[in-house]
Amino acid sequence: MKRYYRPLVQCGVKPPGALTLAGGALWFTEVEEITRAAKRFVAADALPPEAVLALTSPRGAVQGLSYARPLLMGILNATPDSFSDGGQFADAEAAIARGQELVTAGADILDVGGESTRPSALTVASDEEIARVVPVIEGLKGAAPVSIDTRKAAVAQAALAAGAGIINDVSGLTYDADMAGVAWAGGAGLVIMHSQGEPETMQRAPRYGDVLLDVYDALEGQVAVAQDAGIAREAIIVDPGIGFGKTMDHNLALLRGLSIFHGLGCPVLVGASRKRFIGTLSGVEAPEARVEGSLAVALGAVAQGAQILRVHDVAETRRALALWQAVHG
Ligand code: HH2
Repeated sequence: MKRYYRPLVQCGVKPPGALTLAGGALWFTEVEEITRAAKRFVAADALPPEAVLALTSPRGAVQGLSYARPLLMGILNATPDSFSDGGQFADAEAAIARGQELVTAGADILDVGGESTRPSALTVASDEEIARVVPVIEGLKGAAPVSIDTRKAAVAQAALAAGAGIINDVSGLTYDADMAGVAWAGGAGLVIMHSQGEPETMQRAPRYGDVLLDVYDALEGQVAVAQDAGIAREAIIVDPGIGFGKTMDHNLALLRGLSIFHGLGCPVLVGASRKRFIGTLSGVEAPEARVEGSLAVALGAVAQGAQILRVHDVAETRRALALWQAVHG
């Protein structure tokens, strides 16, 4: 039976013999060994060598990024209908100004999107999506590395030509058969996110046997698809896809078990910012007011070793991280 290893991630002074998580400052001495039938705790030094390698090896510097501290991916939606900021940055000039503001606030990556993938969102034609994102990417050249948030190969290709360096595919290479080829040919970084179903219908009745293990297996499969297409593991970032075909309980199970995804040997990205379950649990209806809940989830993800956080509230997250890092050393 397949075994999964979830490191019990710790921070602060590292005891002798502890294993380093992903070449960073966090460490672990114990892991939860999980199968689909049972769970138990085992000492890190009893792990099989391939699991140790996957959990401990330093991650590839996608587009030259360093994971010495958690990275912030600032969300820049050039869309009329995104769930929390739709319409605010729909014209290129406003989007470029917002991008510059996010960099000043501490964004390490700008994630430019021209199609909302919120639940019930409708698909946008490629040429419309390209017209929304290309002027924004061109206008932000040199400000920060740009990722293009798209499921479509044609949009990704146009975005790479305009200066983007990372493709953020919320379908994890399942929507457009040409996507892996575009990422490979463009030498781009690639975010493989897990989603179940299409945005239009994904929240109707999401179902899993074991959400943590099912998402792990799906991401592992799509990382293999990317590698078969010639994309180096060092260029890949994985993301469990909070809110994409997931109930609140699914989201919470993924966040609690997040460190399992380090077993994939890639940087882990988490995008929970302002999402519905945060509104539900914190009792805040307006998405743009869900800052405190978003920060709590962001810090929880960092404590489990997430290397990249995709957030709307960059300045607030940067400040919260400064304190988290100061307190935890
Ligand atoms: N979430 C959204 C969009 N893209 N990409 C990654 N890698 N991970 C995420 O969790 C993720 C994502 C949805 O959020 P948002 O962009 O704010 O809204 P919308 O899809 O309505 O534009």
